[in-house]
Amino acid sequence: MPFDPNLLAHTRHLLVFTGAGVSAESGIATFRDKLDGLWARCDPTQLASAEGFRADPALVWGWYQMRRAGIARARPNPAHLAIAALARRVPRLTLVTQNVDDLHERAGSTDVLHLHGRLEDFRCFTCSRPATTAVALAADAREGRRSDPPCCASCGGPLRPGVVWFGETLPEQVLDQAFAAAQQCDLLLSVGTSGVVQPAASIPRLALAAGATLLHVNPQPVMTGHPREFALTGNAGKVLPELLEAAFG
Ligand code: BJW
Ligand code: ZN
Repeated sequence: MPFDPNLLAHTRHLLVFTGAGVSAESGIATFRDKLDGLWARCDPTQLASAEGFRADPALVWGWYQMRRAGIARARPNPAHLAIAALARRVPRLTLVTQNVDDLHERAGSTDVLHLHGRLEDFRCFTCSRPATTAVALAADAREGRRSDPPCCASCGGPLRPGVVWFGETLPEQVLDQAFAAAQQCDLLLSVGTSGVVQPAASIPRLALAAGATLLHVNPQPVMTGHPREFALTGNAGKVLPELLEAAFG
C-alpha cells in the first residue's frame, strides 16, 4: 500500500530520524561508502573507535580533519531544507540525527538531538576535559593527510573529536529525549540511514511498538515488513520536497 500524504498533514507529533544519507546530496560521504585516498584500506569502524585512535592518532585525526573540511565546504541540500520547513507545518517536531555534521542547523532546524555527538566539539582523550579553544582546520586538511592531534591545555594528552565511537555510550540525556519522542510520536520519518548501528537503530522499532507509523526515505530497500511501515524509494533531496508538496500543497 502506498503512503498517504494526508497522514503527514494530520500528524501532531512528527519524529524525524536522520542518518548519513540526508547529507549525501551535500557531497558528504555516507559512513558505509568506500573511502578514498589514504583511508581506502581503512575500515571506518576501526577509525571511529578508541582502539583505532590509540593505535594511530595521526591517521584518525587526519580523517576527521578531512571530513571537517568537507563539511565546512558543504551546503544544506533540499532534504535538510524540507525538514526545517516541516517544523513550521506540524504542531510538534522532534529532530533526532545520527550525523555529526551541522547541516540541519545551517538549514534552519533548531533543538537538533545529536545522538553521536558533533564534529565541532573536542575533548581530551586522556583526561576527558572539554577543549575550550577551537581547533584550527589545517590548510592541507582537504587533501587528506595524517595530522597530529593538538594537545590538551590541562594534561598535554591528545585531543579527540567529541563524537561517539563504537563501544562508547551515547549522551544519556539526548538518548532519553529521543526514546521519549519515539514513544510519543504518531509518525516517524526515517531518512537516509542503514539502521544497523545500535542503540540508535532501535528508535524506529520503539516508535512502531508504541503505535506510530514509520515512513522510510531511502534509495535502498530498508523495510522490515511491519504493517504500519511504508517507504518512499529515492534520494531524500527529491523525495522530501515532493512529500511536503503532496501533504501541504
Ligand atoms: C540515502 C541517500 C540519499 C544514501 N537520500 N538516503 C546490539 C547488537 C549488535 C551490536 C551492538 C548492539 N548494541 C551495541 C552494539 C555495538 C555497536 C553497534 O551497533 N554495532 C553495529 C555495527 C552492529 N554500537 C555501539 O558501539 C554504540 N555504543 C553502545 O552501544 O554503547 C553501549 C556499550 C558501551 C560499552 C560496552 C557495551 C555497550 C555506539 C555507536 C556509535 C556509532 N558511531 C558512528 C561514528 C560517529 C562518529 C563519526 O561520524 O565518525 O556513527 S558509526 C556510524 O554509523 C556513525 C553513524 O551515525 C552511524 C549510522 O550510520 P548511518 O547514518 O545509518 O549511515 P550509513 O552509511 O550506514 O547509511 C547511509 C544510508 O543512506 C544508506 O541506507 C543509504 O542507502 C542511504 N542513502 N544516499 C537518502 N541521497
Ligand atoms: Zn587532558
